[in-house]
Amino acid sequence: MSDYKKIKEEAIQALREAKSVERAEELRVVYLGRKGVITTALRALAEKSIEEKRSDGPELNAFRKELEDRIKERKKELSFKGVANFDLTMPGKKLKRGSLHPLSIVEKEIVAIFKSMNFSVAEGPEAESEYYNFDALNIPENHPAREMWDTFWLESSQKISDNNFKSSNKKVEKFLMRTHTSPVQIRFMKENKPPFQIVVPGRVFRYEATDMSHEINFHQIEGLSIGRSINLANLKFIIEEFFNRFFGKKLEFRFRPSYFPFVEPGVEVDIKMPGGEKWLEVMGAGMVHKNVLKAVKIDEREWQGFAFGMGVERLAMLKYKIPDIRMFYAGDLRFIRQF
Ligand code: YSA
Repeated sequence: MSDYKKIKEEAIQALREAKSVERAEELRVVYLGRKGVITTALRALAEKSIEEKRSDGPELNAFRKELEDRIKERKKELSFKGVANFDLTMPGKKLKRGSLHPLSIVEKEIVAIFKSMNFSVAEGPEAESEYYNFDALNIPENHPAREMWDTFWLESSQKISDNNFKSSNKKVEKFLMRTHTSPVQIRFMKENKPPFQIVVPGRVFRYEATDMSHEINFHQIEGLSIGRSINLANLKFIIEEFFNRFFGKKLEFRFRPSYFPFVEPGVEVDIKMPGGEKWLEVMGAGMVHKNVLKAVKIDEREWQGFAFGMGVERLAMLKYKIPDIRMFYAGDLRFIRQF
């Protein structure tokens, strides 16, 4: 059988040396063509004895098949011209990049403006104790002021044994999803000595009916500035400066006297809706109540300051002319991709 073996080796060697598709085709004709070496040998087999047919037949056929495959493969290799074959002027495929959610964008912008005015950033937990969310903020149990916040209470079995949640003197502590970012004022003041100025971005929760300007889950940014002589005029300046920079133009806003148990006096800030007559309430604010300072053991005769809490969705709605707060949470990509 060495005859075939030799032919086979020669054929494979020749194929390896072939430098063009044309040469590979020539070799195909030489071996597999109608008058090719293998074809002829196969034909000659018909005249041979049964034994020879049995022994040579399978070998010749396997050889033919192998050579066919090798020639096809080599032709493919030879016809590939490498990088030079690419059209370098062809435009690239567009990569789809993700983008930030409009609320993340707005939150970053707001925080950046306050940072530039020397505020630092603090954060607190979303699941909060009754003490931090209400009691320490001068909102006693059974006080009608609690009705200002429709609350998602957590089941007592979910009580968290974290030191941060321990109230000062109550035996049983109830927990809830925080209704505002104001509890972080308390957490921060307990841990730090004045003077300081902070902003606190975060998610808050309210058990209430949704409509175009109310969600059950939304975002606030709390502000707190405590010093020896911080006053209401400072608050008004900071707030006006912030809004003018955030909107990049002078807007109409109004400061309305209002009531929050943790401030005295208290105000609410409204902004005129673009192109309309309607006002949209964007924040609550005021001078930190002395009972709050007492609760965190800051001497209220030496220190005073202002605090505020603004609704991030409401500001994003004004800035980007978004008519309905529910669009932020609908998950509609046609909305999200515009930012
Ligand atoms: C007041 C005085 C301070 O010294 C510090 C903070 C505050 C704000 C207070 N903690 C508070 O939560 N006030 S608020 O209930 O009026 O909410 C503040 C802002 O959150 C509102 O002005 C509004 O812009 C937004 N907001 C309230 N409920 C909302 C809402 N945004 C969307 N959906 C809701 N359901």
